[in-house]
Amino acid sequence: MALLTPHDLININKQLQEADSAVQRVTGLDIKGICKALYSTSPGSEKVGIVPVTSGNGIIGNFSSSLHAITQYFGFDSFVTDMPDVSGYYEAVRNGAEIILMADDHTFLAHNLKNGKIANNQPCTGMIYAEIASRYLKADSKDVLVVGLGKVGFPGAAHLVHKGFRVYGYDPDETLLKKTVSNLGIISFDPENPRKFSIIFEATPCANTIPEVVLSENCVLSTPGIPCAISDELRKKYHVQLVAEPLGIGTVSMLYSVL
Ligand code: NAI
Ligand code: 1J1
Ligand code: MG
Repeated sequence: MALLTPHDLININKQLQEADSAVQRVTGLDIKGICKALYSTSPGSEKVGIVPVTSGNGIIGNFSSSLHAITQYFGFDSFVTDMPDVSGYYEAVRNGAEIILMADDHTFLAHNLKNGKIANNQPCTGMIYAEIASRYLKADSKDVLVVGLGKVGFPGAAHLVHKGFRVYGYDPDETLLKKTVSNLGIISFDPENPRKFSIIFEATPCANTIPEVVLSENCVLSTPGIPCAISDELRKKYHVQLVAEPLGIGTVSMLYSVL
């Protein structure tokens, strides 16, 4: 999977504040409000233990410290363990962690040790970015374009179907696209025969995945994909309302899902 780089996480507090403002402009709710609406949970005073993991590609600079900043931003009591891996897990539990956050190259999990609930970052990220898109206050219809139907995009598309949206899906992987169209009952978006949308949800590891022809003036683009799906130039030309942030929105979605 496409891994974060230390550069993606620079100034995470500022990135979070800007994303929170964008979510409020688009939906009328802040990120916590979206989480509460999505999961019907509210944090108490859960203590979150963040465990650095060295396996595979190893520690990502700024990853654990960003999780620390993100959990604090959303009002959780949290700490990063001194030791990584199994020793770090032991340290987290011994120091009173109720929720463990840790990630290797394939899985980023949140595990609530009190109630046994466990969450995976990919579906939680897809769900919350789709939920934000679905709450666009000035949407002109219930039509939504989903670009990228992988481990993040698929659960987001499923969530939109579940909420009663008319979902148009696109992925260049034709086998995946066909399978998803039939499994979810969505409409296959044909780039050769495009139309405009006021709501777009994107989850790919590629840049410039949103062609100009699908953009309507003031449309919402809710996207966890890194790098960003749209150029600055197109964003400005269509006054696109962009919701994009590298780690925090998906992480808080995981945390609320295990409360
Ligand atoms: P994935 O590899 O499972 O799925 C990506 C999908 O995008 C694939 O099906 C691929 O065929 C498709 N794709 C590639 N180019 C495309 C194009 N031009 N148009 C449409 N679809 C295209 O990856 P996953 O796990 O779903 O992650 C997607 C992105 O989200 C990655 O960049 C990942 O780093 C990022 N991510 C961001 C998070 C955040 O909190 N901001 C959290 C988790 C993932
Ligand atoms: C690896 C995280 C890889 C991603 C959300 O502990 C460490 O420093 C490393 N083992 C963390 N996963 O980059 C995903 C998670 C967005 N991308
Ligand atoms: Mg995020």
